[in-house]
Amino acid sequence: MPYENLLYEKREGIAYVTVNRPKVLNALNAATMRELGECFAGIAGDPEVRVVILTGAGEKAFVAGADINELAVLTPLEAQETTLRGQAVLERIENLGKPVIAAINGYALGGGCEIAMACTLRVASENARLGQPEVKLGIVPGYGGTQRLPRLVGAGLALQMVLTGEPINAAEAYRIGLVNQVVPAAELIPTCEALAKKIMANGPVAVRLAQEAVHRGLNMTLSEGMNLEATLFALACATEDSKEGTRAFLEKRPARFAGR
Ligand code: CO8
Repeated sequence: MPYENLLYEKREGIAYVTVNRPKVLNALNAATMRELGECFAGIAGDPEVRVVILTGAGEKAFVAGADINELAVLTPLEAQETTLRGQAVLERIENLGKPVIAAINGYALGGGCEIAMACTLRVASENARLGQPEVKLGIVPGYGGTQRLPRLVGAGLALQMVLTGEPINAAEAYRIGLVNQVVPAAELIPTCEALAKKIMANGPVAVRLAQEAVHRGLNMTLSEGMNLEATLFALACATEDSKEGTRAFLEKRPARFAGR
């Protein structure tokens, strides 16, 4: 389906979603958020897609945040609705059941940093800058920044970023665990593709269950999380893939997973 604000492509099991508003550094207006929601709903139901790579158009920005033109005129009720709708889109990305890799090719600010944090993995180009600058606008993060950032980097560093509003560079984002890897700009998409291919070589059901264990477990106590892990482990052991994977190891050959 053609989108007004997104580019969408599918090649060899990888879906490429590109936020495409380069003139405003890929700022997220309401229409773009709606299209992202539709696009990821489509991906969730498309068995051909195993991994998603999400990036921004142009060389300057991943996503420079929510569209400030729209933010500036929101009534409080509209602001609440917009935030809840946006949070639901990010939750759909986070709980897609397939890994989503954020290819952070420049500014990832405000809603841009938040969308990257809802992704499963984050790879940044050397020119990337990440931050939660909302307080500079007199507002606070609204797409999960106050919740996902401390879970990723700890409360102290998250509070520093959220309260100062100052962005950090890619090297610092890597140092604090906000991104998984930093590479030269030209290597960004190939690096994400290599990561995607490594994941796609593994048992698809196992990948889904492992992702679920981590995400759901983060919102549980340790003992609840352990219980969830044991249940998902048992489920994984019931798959044909687990038989194939273990047999292939013992027969010293690559596994051929069927995704069942
Ligand atoms: N919204 C709208 N337009 C934007 C945005 C944005 N977030 N960011 C950049 N633009 C536009 C600029 O206005 C400019 O347009 P024009 O050419 O018409 O003047 C164009 O993009 C290029 O930007 P700059 O000229 O500013 O480029 P610079 O290289 O000088 O600066 C920066 C790049 C540093 C990224 C700068 O553009 C900037 O600071 N942008 C705003 C970043 C920001 O504050 N983001 C957070 C927004 S708030 C948010 O994301 C909250 C999320 C939750 C909301 C929930 C409810 C909706």
